[in-house]
Amino acid sequence: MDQKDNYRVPERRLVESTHKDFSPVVIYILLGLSILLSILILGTVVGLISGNSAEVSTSIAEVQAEVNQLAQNLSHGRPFNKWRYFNHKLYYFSSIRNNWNESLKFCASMNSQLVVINSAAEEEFIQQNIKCKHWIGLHDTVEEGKWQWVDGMDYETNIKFWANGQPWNIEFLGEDCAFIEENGLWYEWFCSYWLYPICEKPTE
Ligand SMILES: [Ca+2]
Ligand SMILES: [Ca+2]
Repeated sequence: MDQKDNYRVPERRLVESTHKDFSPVVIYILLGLSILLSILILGTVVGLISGNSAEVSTSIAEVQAEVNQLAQNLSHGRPFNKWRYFNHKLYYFSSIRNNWNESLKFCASMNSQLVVINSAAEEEFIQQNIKCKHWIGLHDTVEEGKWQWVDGMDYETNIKFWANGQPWNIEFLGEDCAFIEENGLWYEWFCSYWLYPICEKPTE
């Protein structure tokens, strides 16, 4: 071995030694990056699954709400949201509850009015089509005890179907609107309560 060779050995050892010293570091870095990447991928997948779950939950909730509405309609005995004919008039039993004033506007938006009960026959027709409380077009909002129909029909001379003891006509109670119960009788009630309106309009 010449002098030249003596100098090569340390160089080779240095290279080998350097390679051995840095390998674990590189491996750790790669391992760390792999773990980080895995966490990112896992996070993305979980996010996607969670997002889909939220969408599925929303869809289920919407379907459930629809089913509940249908069940509610059925429980009230008759299908809602359909114009029904009786004696040259059309009647709409809404499935949307609202206060009395908004119910008034609701009927007006459909070129109709809150129902005005003109006769015993009309009263009977309505009773046959309801199984819960519905607003009718009768109120004493202007003056306590002075009841008025929304179409101006004379209240005093027209037929009435108040339940026993109704209306209270006690001003401090603040009950100024009338609803019809499934028993066909009328009750004075708070106009702010949400009940189902019945709309009425002439046949077209
Ligand atoms: Ca009528
Ligand atoms: Ca009143």
